[in-house]
Amino acid sequence: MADSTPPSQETLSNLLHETRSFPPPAELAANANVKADAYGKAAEDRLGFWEEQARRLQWDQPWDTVLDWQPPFARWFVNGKLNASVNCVDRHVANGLGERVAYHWEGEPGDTRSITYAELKDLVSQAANALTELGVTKGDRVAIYMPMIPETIVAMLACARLGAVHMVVFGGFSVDALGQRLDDSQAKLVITADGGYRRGSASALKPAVDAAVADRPAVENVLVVRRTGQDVEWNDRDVWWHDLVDSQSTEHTPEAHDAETPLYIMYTSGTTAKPKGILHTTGGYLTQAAYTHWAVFDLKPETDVYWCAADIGWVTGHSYIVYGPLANAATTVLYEGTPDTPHRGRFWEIIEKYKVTIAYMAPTAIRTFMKWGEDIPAGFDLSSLRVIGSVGEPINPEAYMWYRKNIGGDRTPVVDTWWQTETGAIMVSPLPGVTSGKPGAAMRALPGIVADVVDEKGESVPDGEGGFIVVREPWPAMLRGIWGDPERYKDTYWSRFEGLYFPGDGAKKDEDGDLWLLGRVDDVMLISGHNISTTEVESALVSHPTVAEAAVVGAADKVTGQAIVGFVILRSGAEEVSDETLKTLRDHVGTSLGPIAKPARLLAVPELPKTRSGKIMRRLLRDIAENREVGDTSTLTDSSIMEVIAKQLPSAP
Ligand code: 6R9
Repeated sequence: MADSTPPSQETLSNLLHETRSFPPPAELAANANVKADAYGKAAEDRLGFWEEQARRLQWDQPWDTVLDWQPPFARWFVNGKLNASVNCVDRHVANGLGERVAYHWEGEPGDTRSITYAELKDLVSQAANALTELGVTKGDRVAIYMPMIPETIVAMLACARLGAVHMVVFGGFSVDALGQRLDDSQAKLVITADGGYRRGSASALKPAVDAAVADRPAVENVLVVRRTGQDVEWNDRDVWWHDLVDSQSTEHTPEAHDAETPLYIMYTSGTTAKPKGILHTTGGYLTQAAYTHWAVFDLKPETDVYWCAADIGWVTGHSYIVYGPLANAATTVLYEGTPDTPHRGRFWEIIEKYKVTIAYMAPTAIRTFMKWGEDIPAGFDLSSLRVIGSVGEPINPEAYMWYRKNIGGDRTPVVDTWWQTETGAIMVSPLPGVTSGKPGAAMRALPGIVADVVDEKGESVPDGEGGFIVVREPWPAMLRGIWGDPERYKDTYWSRFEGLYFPGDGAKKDEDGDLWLLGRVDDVMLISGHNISTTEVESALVSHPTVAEAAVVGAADKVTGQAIVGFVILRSGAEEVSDETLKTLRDHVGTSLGPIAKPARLLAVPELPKTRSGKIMRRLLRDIAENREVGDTSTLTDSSIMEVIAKQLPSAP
C-alpha cells in the first residue's frame, strides 16, 4: 500500500496528549491466556516462540527449519506438511468436538443456521469432491464472489483442502474490479451466489459475474449458490451448487501440503496503482492467525461466543472469521447483513441473542453507532461481553471511550489491533489480561513481533516522538509476495528503509514507549514544514460533542504548502451549519492540538467516501479540496457519495 514516498521534512509531529488508561479487569488478568512474561520469553527466543505456537496445529510432517530468511523472502516451517482445512475442521471432530457449533449464522432477513464442526467437516468434504469434479487441482486459483453465507467459508476451506488458492472478492465490487482480479490471478473457477441480502432487499451478484466472465475464457465454470431465489441468467459453464455439491460423498481424503503452499490471494487496492495480489501461504499464516486470535481476544473456545463483524471479502474476515477462529475450535457468529436492517439495534440484538462474549468491529461502525446515539445499545443486554476489539483504522480516543462505555459496560478491555492484509495477522495490540489500554493506542507489538518507529533515516526514534512504523524481523503470517510481481513486492515494502519492512503507516511512541498509529503516510499533511497526521486532527474534531465523524486532508496552499481541509459529519445529521459552529470546531482543534493543526476550511457533509472495509478514502476528498476531477471510485461502498459531497462545496477559495 506504500506506493508513494513518505513526506520528507521531518518526522510526524506529536500533538495529541492522552492520560486516560484502563487496567485489565482483575478476574480476566488472573485467568488470561497470555501473561506479561510472554513478551520476554518471545524476545529471548523468537523462533522458538513461533515453533511453540506452530505446535497448536496438527502437522503431518514436522518442519526441519523454523525460518529460511533470504531477505525479503521468507519461508517458515520449512519442509513441514499440513492441511489447513484439516486443522480448521477434521481434527476438532477427531478430538471429540464434533458437536460444538462452529458458526451461528444469522441471515439479514432473520433466517438462521447453526453448523457444528461435524457438519462443517461433511460440507467441506462434499465441496472438495465437487471442486475436484470440476477439475480444480492443487495450485489452481478459484475466485469467490459471495455474500456472507456459510457456503463462502465452505468454499474457502474446500480450496485449502485441495491446495487450490482462493481469491475472495468483495461481493459488491464492480464488474471491472472483479474482472481485473480474474485476469491477474487467472482463476479457472468462480464461486458465486444468485445474490445476497443487503439493507432489506435481495441484491444480485450473478449478473456481475456473468459480465466479468463473458470475455474471459480462462474461467471454465461458475458455481452458483442459491441464496435469494432471484432469477438468474444461465450459461453453459454455470453449475448450481445444490446440484453438484449436495450429492457428493461426505468422505474426502485430504492431502498434506507443504507449509509454503499458497493458501490465498487477497487484493489490496492501494491508492492509485493496479491492485496488488497479496499472497499468503499455509503453515506460518495459520500459526499466527491462530495464536493472535487466542492471545488478543483471550479466547476460551469452550465457553466463548465470538463475533467478528467484518466482511469475509476483507483480510479481517479471512484471519478472524475463518482461519483463526476455526483453528482454535471457536464458536463464531456470522452475520450476513448491515447494522441498520431491519433496525439500528441489529448488532446489539445479535450480541444479546447469542450471548456474544467477544466482539470485533471497525471504528467506522463504532462512529456510526455513536451518531445513532447511546440509547440504542442501552436497549439490549450486552452483559455477556468480556473483550471488544477494533480494526481497520486508528480508533479515535472519543470512539474508544464510547465503545468501552456503551458496548463494553465500562468493564471490558478494548483491544485496538493494528495489522494489514500484508501482515496476515495482528501485529500490534494490547493483550486484554496484561495491558492497561489507552484510548486510541494500539500499544505494543505482540510477543514474537519486532516493530519499531523510525525517522527519515530509518533510525529508531526515542519515546515521545513520531515517525514511520516498521517491522524489523520476519513474522510467520507475512505476505510471501505480490502475485506474479516479486519486484513490486521489494519496491513497495522493502526499499524505503534498508532491511526493514515498511507498512506505509505513520506512528508515534509516547513517553511510555507505547505505540499510536497515525494513518497512512500518503495522507500525512505538510503544514508550514510540519508533518501533521490526519488521525490526530480527526480525533480532535470527533472529540467535540457535535461531531460524529471527520476526515481531513492537506490541500495545496500558496502560503503554507498545504492547508488542512476538514469534512465533518455532525451528530445531528444536519448538513446546513452556521459559520459560527464551524468556527467553534476549528477553534476546538486549535485548543486541543495547537494552532498549527487548525483546519483552514471545514465543511459539513452527510457522508464520507469509504472503502468496503470502512476506511475513509482521503485521496478523493483531496481531489475535491483541490478542485480536481475525482479519481477512481470503483472500490467505494457508494460511489454516488462523491457527487453529494461535491455539491456541498462552495467553490474553493
Ligand atoms: C486489517 C486491515 C491496512 C491498513 C493499515 C492501517 C490501517 C488497520 C488499524 C489501522 C490504525 C489500527 N489500520 N488497523 N490503523 N489502527 N488498529 O485493516 O487490513 O485492509 O490491508 O488495511 O489499515 O493504515 O496499514 P487492510
